[in-house]
Amino acid sequence: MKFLDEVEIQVEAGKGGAGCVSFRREKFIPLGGPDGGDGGDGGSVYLKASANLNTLIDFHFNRLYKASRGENGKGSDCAGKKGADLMLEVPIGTEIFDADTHELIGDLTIKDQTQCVARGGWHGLGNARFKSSTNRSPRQFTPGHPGEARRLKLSLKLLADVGLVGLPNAGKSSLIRAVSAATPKVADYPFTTLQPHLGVVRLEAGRSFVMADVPGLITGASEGLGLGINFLKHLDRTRLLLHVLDIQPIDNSDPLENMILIENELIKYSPELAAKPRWLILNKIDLLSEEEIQERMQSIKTQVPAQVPIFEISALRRVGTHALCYALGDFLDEKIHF
Ligand SMILES: Nc1nc2c(ncn2[C@@H]2O[C@H](COP(=O)(O)OP(=O)(O)OP(=O)(O)O)[C@@H](O)[C@H]2O)c(=O)[nH]1
Ligand SMILES: [Mg+2]
Repeated sequence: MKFLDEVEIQVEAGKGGAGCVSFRREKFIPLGGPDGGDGGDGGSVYLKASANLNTLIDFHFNRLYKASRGENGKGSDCAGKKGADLMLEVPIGTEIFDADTHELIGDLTIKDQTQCVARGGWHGLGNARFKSSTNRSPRQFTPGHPGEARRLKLSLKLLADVGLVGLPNAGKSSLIRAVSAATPKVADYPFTTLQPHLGVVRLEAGRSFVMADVPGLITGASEGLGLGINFLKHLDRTRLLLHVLDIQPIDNSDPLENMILIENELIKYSPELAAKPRWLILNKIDLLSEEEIQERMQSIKTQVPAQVPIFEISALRRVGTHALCYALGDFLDEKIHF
C-alpha cells in the first residue's frame, strides 16, 4: 500500500431541511389549522481513528466529502428526516488542522476516537410552530441553515513507542523483522525502506509495544538530503529511540564516524527528538570476532555518554534481539530508568 502522511480535503456538512407551510384539509373539518412540519437537521462530518489504517492515501483520490442534507418538513405535522452523518476513517495518530487558519482542530490518538469536523445545518421550522391566538393561519416558516464547510489538512504522525534511526543499510528493517511480524523489505543497498513501517513486538500475553522503522538518514538529512528527514516526524511521539549502528559497514566506513554523523543530524533536525532517551544498538556482530567487537566497542564508548545503554546484536541471526526487546519492555513499563 502506498504511504501518504499529508493531505488536504474539503468537508461539507448537510444543509438543514426547510420547514413546511401546510394546512390541514380534511373532509368535515373546516378551517383546519396549520400542520407544516419542521425540516430535518443536516448530517455532520466526523473523522474517526481506525486501527486498520496506517496511511492517508485513500484521501488522495477523493478530496470532497459531503454529508447528506436534511429533508424538508411535510404536511400533517411530519418532520423531515435528519440527513445521514458521514464518518470518515483515518489512521490513529492523525492531526486535523483547519487548512485556512492552521488551527489544530483535533488529534486522534486513541482507537475509535471521533471528532466532528463540520456540523450539519440546523433544521427550518414549519408553519405549525408559528400558530398563535392572533395568527391562526400563519404562512411563516424558516429555511434550513447551511451546514459548515471547511478545508482540512490531515497530517499523520504515527504512534509508536520505540523508533529506529540510523544510516541506510544499518539493519533497521532487519531488526524490526527479527522482533515483530512486520515485513519491510531488506536488501544490501541504501534506501531500501522508502516509507515508515510499524511492528508490534509481543513479549508475553498482554505485554507488547510498537516499533517504528523509518527510512535511513544521511549527512545533510536535516537540510533535506535523502529521504529520512521527511519521515522523522513519525518518531516525534515515540518514548525512546534506538540508534542502529552497523559495526562492519560494507563500504568500510568507520562506525564511530557514522555514529557521530547520525547524532549530529538528529540534533540539527530537532533538538526535542535528540533529547529523547536513545540507546545505541551495535548491529551485525556476527561479522566480527569477539576481540574485534570489543575493540570497536572500546573506541565507541569513548564518544558515548556513560549512561547510554549499548546493546550488541545480530538482527540477521537474531542474537541479542530477545534481550533487547525485554529491556525495551522494562523501560516502557518504567521498571528500569536510564
Ligand atoms: N551479517 C549481517 N547482515 C545484516 C544484519 N542485519 C542486517 N544485515 C544486512 O544488511 C543489509 C541492510 O539491511 P536493512 O535491514 O535493509 O537495513 P536498513 O537499515 O533497513 O536500510 P535502509 O532501509 O536502506 O535504511 C541487508 O543486506 C541485511 O541482510 C546482521 O545482523 N548481520
Ligand atoms: Mg530499511
